[in-house]
Amino acid sequence: MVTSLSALKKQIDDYLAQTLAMDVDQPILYNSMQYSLMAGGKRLRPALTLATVEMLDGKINDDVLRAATSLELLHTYSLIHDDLPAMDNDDLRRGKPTNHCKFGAGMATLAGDGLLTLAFQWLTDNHLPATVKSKLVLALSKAAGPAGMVAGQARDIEGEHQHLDLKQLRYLHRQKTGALLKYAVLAGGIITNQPDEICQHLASFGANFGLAFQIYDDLMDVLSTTEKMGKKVHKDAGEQKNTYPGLLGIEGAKKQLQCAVDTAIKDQQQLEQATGKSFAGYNQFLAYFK
Ligand code: GRG
Repeated sequence: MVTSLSALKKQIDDYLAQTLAMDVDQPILYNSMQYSLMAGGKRLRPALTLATVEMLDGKINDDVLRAATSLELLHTYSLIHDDLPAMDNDDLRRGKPTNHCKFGAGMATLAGDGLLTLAFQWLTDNHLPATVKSKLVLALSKAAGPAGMVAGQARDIEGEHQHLDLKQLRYLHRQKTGALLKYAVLAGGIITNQPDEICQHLASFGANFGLAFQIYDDLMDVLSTTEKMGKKVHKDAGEQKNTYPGLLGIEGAKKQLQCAVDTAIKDQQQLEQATGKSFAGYNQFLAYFK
């Protein structure tokens, strides 16, 4: 049996609440980092790592928890920087004032810098084998850095002045959102020392999950939550530029979402065939798209 998503979230929340203060040596910087870190994130990325570890018969001990939770630090940095006046200039995140609205742009930038750097500290100042740690550092650097998420963000900024086609949009999101989710799943394989073939299936599941996640996010952004009550509220066309619904329409985006979910389910089945283990634990993550 795999630990439920809500129990994994609680383990991650508790770990973050108990340990962050130990590694931050400036009160306002700590408040700023802690503010965004404890602002109600779903913890999907570290939970994906931990669920993958469990499905591959690994145990969630303190070292695994620290390595997995480091991804939430990095994810939080990306959201703080994404909201900055120089980027998306957003006032609200998860229904609360964004970090720079509360602490100023300078402190918000530093909180992001601190979280990004601390992520790599947590990935390495644990007792996992050195080979595992170096593989994790390499994989996370590639996923988050200038060939991954940062490149995706750069494409996004550049795309504000251009019309992207579907191929370009897919590539942008594979980097911007997909790379960290792909890493999240792959990290579970690295921690449990899986052979290349299994790591490739894990990475493919993560990438397809990431694609579905982005399309779903775009769809939710366009259709207000009131759609579920039968009332549709649409954003204007300008705000939909370079999104899946903007490019394909709502029905087209829904079809792409289903296609990404179906491909992730095929990866899940291939993982089961290749390992002889159950990967039903991924169903609670795929349920997010229902
Ligand atoms: C600033 C280098 C840099 C990168 C920012 C990921 C990103 C790149 C920006 C976020 C923009 C965004 C809202 C994308 C949509 C998909 C997404 C990543 C949503 C947020 O992730 P969740 O839903 O967040 O997992 P929570 O709030 O649960 O932590």
